[in-house]
Amino acid sequence: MDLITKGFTILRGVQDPALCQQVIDDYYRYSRENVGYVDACRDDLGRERRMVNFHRYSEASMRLGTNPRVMAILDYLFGAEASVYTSLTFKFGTQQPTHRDTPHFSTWPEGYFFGVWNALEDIAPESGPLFYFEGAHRMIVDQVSIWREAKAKRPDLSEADQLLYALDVYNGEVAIRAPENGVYRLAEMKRGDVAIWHPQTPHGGSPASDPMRSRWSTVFHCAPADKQVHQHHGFFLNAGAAEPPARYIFSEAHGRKIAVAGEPGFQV
Ligand SMILES: O=C(O)CCC(=O)C(=O)O
Repeated sequence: MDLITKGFTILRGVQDPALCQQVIDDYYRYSRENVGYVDACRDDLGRERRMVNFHRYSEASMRLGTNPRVMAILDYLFGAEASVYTSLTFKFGTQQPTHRDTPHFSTWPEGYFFGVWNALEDIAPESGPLFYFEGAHRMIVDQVSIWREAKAKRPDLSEADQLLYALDVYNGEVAIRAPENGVYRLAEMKRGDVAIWHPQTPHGGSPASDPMRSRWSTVFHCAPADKQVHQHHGFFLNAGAAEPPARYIFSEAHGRKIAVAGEPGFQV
């Protein structure tokens, strides 16, 4: 119900705390095995960046992503078999500006996507908790007209750059209008809690008063197994039209389809 009215819900204590700790331990194992790579990918503060698809390295992470209770809820919400597309694992808060996931995870028909965010430890306020704008999933931002205007305003750019320009305009409009269309909320999460958000819910990482404080968490990007997820090219170019060609195949784990869509690695 919260997902319909608020665009966001938290399931308390769904994940096994020992499994959450195992993901963190696996991350340290990965770091020991890949010291040079880890060091080469640090940010300006010397912190590790977000890790893509860690579930394809860590069995514990794969177990979190295929949690039977969470997946059963997604099956129900999609009205179809839910699968895992990709994931992001965060050692630190992201401080990511307000955005929607729809341009990055677009489906045909639209909206067959949920972000499933898992707290791997009790999230400290100073680490920059996840935030969202309750109710703002209902705000309309028209990507078709944004794309049309982007092409008209910047005919000098290549199509790839026009798409990035359109994405900037779209993200800007979401960030500016979200506070008028929803209520700002910080997600208070403890180890084992799981948040699920609607693909149109504006959200991000709040400012961290202590950016070196850990904020261990993993978000799984989930979609029905019979629908492919596309990126911003598809979102703008194919809006309302035929689906772009399939991009990836699936493997299987714990009775669930898992997209083969990128190896584990830092997002730089
Ligand atoms: O965890 C966060 O701070 C933000 C994550 C996020 O915005 C996302 O995964 O889309």
